[in-house]
Amino acid sequence: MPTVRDATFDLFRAHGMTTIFGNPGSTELPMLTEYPSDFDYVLGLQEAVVVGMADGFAQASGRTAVVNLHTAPGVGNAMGAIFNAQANHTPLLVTAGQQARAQITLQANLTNRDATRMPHPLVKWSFEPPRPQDVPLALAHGAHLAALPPRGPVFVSVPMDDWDAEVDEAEARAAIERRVEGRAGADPEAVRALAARLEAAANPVLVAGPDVDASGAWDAVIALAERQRLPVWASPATGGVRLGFPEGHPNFQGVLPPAIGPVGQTLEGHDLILVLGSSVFPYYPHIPGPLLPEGAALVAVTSDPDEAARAPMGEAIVADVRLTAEALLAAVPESARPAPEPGQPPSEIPATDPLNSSTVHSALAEVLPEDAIVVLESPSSTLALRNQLRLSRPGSYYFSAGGGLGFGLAASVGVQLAEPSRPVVCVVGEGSAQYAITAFWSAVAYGAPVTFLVLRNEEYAILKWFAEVEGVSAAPGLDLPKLEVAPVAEGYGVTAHRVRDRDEVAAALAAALASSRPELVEVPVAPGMSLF
Ligand SMILES: Cc1ncc(C[n+]2csc(CCOP(=O)(O)OP(=O)(O)O)c2C)c(N)n1
Repeated sequence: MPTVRDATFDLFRAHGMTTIFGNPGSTELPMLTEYPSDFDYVLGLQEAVVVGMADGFAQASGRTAVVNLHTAPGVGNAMGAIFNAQANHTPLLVTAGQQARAQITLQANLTNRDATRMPHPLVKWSFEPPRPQDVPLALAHGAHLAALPPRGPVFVSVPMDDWDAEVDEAEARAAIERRVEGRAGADPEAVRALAARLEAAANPVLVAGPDVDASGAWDAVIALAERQRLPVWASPATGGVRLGFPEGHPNFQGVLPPAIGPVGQTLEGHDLILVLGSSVFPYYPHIPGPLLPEGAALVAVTSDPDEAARAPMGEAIVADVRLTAEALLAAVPESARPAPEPGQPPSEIPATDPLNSSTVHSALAEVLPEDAIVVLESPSSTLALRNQLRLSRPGSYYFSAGGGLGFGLAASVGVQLAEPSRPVVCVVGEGSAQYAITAFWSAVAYGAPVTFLVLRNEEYAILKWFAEVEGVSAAPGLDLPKLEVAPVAEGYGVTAHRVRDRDEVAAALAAALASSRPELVEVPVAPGMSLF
């Protein structure tokens, strides 16, 4: 009879989940014994990094990633990253070891006493199988749920003595072979009605969000915008965790601001706002105002029922974004409206000493290959980067919707492992880098040639900006004097360069992008926010 371990690895194979991200302890070693040679194991040196790498890998590969954590403390360290994965709609099958069944009741050392409750609010499903032979079916349940919309992390706790237990072969096979499909199309009547409203609107606008890319709706959305002559805004950068539209396209207008009043103002003059693949909207901070411009209607298409239900205004269709965009495209004629005015080109920012982050991003734009992928965690220059670059391919931008720092460095390594032939740049603030600093080691250990661009402004610039918005004065803890990243990265084996002049930045980035090893470029930048 096969063991729980045999059935589990067969299940993972059947789902194409042959890379496991983990940080092992004594409670996880029984799972890893005689680790099969057709599987990869990616070691992260701290659990936030383990989950962050898996998040990037799952998003870039489009497949659920398996994570293996060390009982309660491992799950504890991973919680912030699991929160991010939930916000990012990233499918993760998170497993953790548990004490041997005979010692759970007496709470021996390392018992995860309330294993399922611990990550509960952050996952779609949290479970510890009641019997060893139930482990493969529980993992199959988790794998299906993680991949079904809205995609997200699930959690299964596995006692350490379960792996050698025997399972019924026929039952295990049935669990392994099951397939569950999850792409649901929209009601054809709703699509017809929306198509008629779009055609009849005087000045409609499209807001494209991350699920356009994640669902594979990219080409259909471009064709829809072109056929209906729609100006297109990217959903606010706070939740714009992937691109929804090519930023170099003439219909592209820019990135919506992330607050209630400014969104309403930006969309003024439009009578129909069509939102594809975004929540409505990922607002932050609280700047009140009318939710919509006067006389405007809004219709959102999302595969997430919660996103649809919690929006404060407008209508929503809960359905797969790609299927709906394709159906809508088939139902609308070529519009007679004039083509939209093109958006603003990137602003030119004069080079100063130290450079402004916008200037650094313009230098990056100059040397960035067409097929490059950007992973961003540089809070005070998020908008500057979006304004300076014109990323125009699907799967070319990742950002954390959860806002928990540590995503950037870790996810960039996972993205690179999933996309070995595309250059990956991780743009990160020196403060943000600290939350996942050990990801440098994983990049070196697994040969992920990420280019790390570290912006060093010696402060938590975004928090100083928030302090002003919130009317907070003299708050402590907002300065980061002499926080070194380059020598720390070198300690982990990354080749690091320090540059401060614009031409040097461009040259160093071009060389790092062409390198087959992870390299870091650290640039001192002026304090404060960079918006353009
Ligand atoms: C896990 C976590 N802890 C704290 C914060 C709060 N926070 C948001 S931005 C920020 C500062 C980031 O600093 P840095 O990367 O240097 O970027 P800058 O603001 O200077 O651009 C902090 C601490 C957070 N978002 N996530």
